[in-house]
Amino acid sequence: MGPVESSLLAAIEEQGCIHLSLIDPEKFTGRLSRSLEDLQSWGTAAIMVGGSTVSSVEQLDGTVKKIKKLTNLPVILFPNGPTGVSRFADAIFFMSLLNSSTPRFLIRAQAKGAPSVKRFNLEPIPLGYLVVGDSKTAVSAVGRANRIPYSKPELAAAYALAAQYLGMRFVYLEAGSGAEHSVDTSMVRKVSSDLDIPVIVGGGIRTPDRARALAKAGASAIVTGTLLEQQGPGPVKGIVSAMRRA
Ligand code: 1GP
Repeated sequence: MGPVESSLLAAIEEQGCIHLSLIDPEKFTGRLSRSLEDLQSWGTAAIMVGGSTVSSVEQLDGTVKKIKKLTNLPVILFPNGPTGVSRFADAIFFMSLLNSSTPRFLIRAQAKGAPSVKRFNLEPIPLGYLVVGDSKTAVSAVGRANRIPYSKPELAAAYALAAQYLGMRFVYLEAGSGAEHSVDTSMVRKVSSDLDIPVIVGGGIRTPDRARALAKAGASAIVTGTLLEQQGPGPVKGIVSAMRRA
């Protein structure tokens, strides 16, 4: 296990549930870059960089370099494929979209990207990725996911347990960026109680109340992205402090 993963686990151990900020290089603006210092001071644990439609390595590299200049937070890549690998990041969620219907997102893209991860000496953090819920989001369409309905938490738990038994060290329940409804608390409760590894939850989380409920249901990390893009850092502060209280 590398230093970024160790620091995430230590923060989860200390705080119960941590906050991760997701930045999409295609939407990285001057206003967003000015928010980075605030995010760090409020206690976001790391910056994830990626997006379902990112295709320019130059744009990705530029975004990661700027983030590294502006904060001391670890930068973790959140790739949609081999073009999601930047030599300037600290770590990468090395993930398989477990409920994808195509081998491309199960293993082929990973095989294409793995040599770059090694060459750039990036820290791989193995993660099982599950697209859940009913929203028609970019990740669901691009990843050709057979979405797991919120009414079937036991199905999500079965996939998540399989991920754990395959040696993955995190599971990510993804409702999709900008999803109308974030992941259901009953699903988070079932998955986190069945698993020994941390559960990350993201997609459509917009309010402190929602973040608090997900943390209480057993999420070890909450990811927000769209909120920062659309409303600036203020609402994210509310979410981070609500999670601290939870
Ligand atoms: C998307 O879960 C993340 O991969 C974040 O979702 O953009 O809706 O916050 P939002």
